[in-house]
Amino acid sequence: MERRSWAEPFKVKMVEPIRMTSREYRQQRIREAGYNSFLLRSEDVYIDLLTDSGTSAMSDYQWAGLMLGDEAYAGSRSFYHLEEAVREVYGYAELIPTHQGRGAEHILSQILIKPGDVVPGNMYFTTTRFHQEYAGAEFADVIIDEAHEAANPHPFKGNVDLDKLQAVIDEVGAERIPYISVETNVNMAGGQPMSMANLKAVYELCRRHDILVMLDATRALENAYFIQQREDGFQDRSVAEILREICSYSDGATVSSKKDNLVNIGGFLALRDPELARRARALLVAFEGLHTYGGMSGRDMEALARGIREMVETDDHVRARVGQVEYLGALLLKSGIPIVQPVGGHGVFLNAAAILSHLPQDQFPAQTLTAALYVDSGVRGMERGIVSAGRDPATGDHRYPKLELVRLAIPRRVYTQSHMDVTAESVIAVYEEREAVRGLQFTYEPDELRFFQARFEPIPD
Ligand code: P71
Repeated sequence: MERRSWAEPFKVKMVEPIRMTSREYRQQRIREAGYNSFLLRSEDVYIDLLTDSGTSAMSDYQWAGLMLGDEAYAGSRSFYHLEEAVREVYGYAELIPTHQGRGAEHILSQILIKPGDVVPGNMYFTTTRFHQEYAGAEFADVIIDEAHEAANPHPFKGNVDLDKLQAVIDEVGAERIPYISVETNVNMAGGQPMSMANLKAVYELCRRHDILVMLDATRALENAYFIQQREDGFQDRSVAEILREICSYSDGATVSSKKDNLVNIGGFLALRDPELARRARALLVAFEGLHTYGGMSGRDMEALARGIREMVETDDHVRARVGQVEYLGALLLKSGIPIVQPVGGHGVFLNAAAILSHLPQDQFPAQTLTAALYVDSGVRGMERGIVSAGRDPATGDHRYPKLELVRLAIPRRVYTQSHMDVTAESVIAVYEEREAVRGLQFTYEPDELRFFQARFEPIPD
């Protein structure tokens, strides 16, 4: 029978209560938190859309796996289960387990980068760029221009601009480019995919210049789904097959397993070259843990091995996951709220620059809008704009990113359609009152990754 509609391919077995609070209460809490949503207590949040990272609901099969984790220091059975899952689902032979994504980024940056190198990438991610710069490299953005335009409906806004990449190679020379960092479903662009054709072209160009292609495959499953939906020739392929093909155009990958992989903690670096893997393992034992657990316990690895298989078992999982994000996006678009389009894979991104157009960027429109949304309804989002972009290490000035966004990230398998309805109503209510919203100024600005712990206050009249 032809399928007319879809629903989540699971039912709920256990619930966790959440609490609605009063507006006065929330006003007090956000002031105490320095107008930074990272500094709120989760108990004071009603619907938590801070991140889709580590916030997934595990299946009963994953929970059962926790009981079967092998906690041996060396040679854990759970490590071998994980290694097998990564080989079968992603196709990489060498697995280096880490405590989470940034652990893998640290190891990768340290084994490949020399001071003075340049690492091109399709838009930056905060921790990824941090580790590249920490290892002495400079990051060069080679994403297509459309990615920096919130309303541009390009179906593959994550694509690499091959001319920009070629220009970087011509300018600095291939020998100073240890690898290109290619992110699937680009987070900071709004969860935007790259096409298979583009990835393949990047891989071919890099091979001609002996430059490695390292994927950030953290949300590669969601990218695979968009390829299936949007790219010619992939409609009849399973997301599992598409995911394998994505990885085939790379030399390795870093993965934060707290996203696609449906676990609350974990990550890995995966490689093809055994010699590179040997160097990675040598550092791993100093920074993460022995090579058969990295930063994870045996039960973490067991749940992760199961999560990796589960995410591709049927296409229904990812369809429902992205479908829920698209549902929230459609509600907002219907009400004329400026958001990043097309709607991304892991969240809806509000265009704070357009919504609070009366605020200059150095009054932190996205930070301000995030706080206003929390006060309105207890919905917690995350700033993804000038605060996240940080300062240029050379000049000390703010970096002024073109995108000034509030991310409403949707945890996997956690919230219902009604939670999406409540969220949309709150965004619409704040939008209607937008002109009364005042900007913010720093009261404390950390040196590194400032968005996590920065504190603000409203600019006085
Ligand atoms: C997200 C996160 C978690 C996060 C990290 C930094 C600032 C704010 C929030 C983490 C990612 C990611 C990509 C594409 C690597 C990491 C690091 N995302 N690559 O979106 O999205 O992984 O958190 O496991 O260390 O909220 P890690």
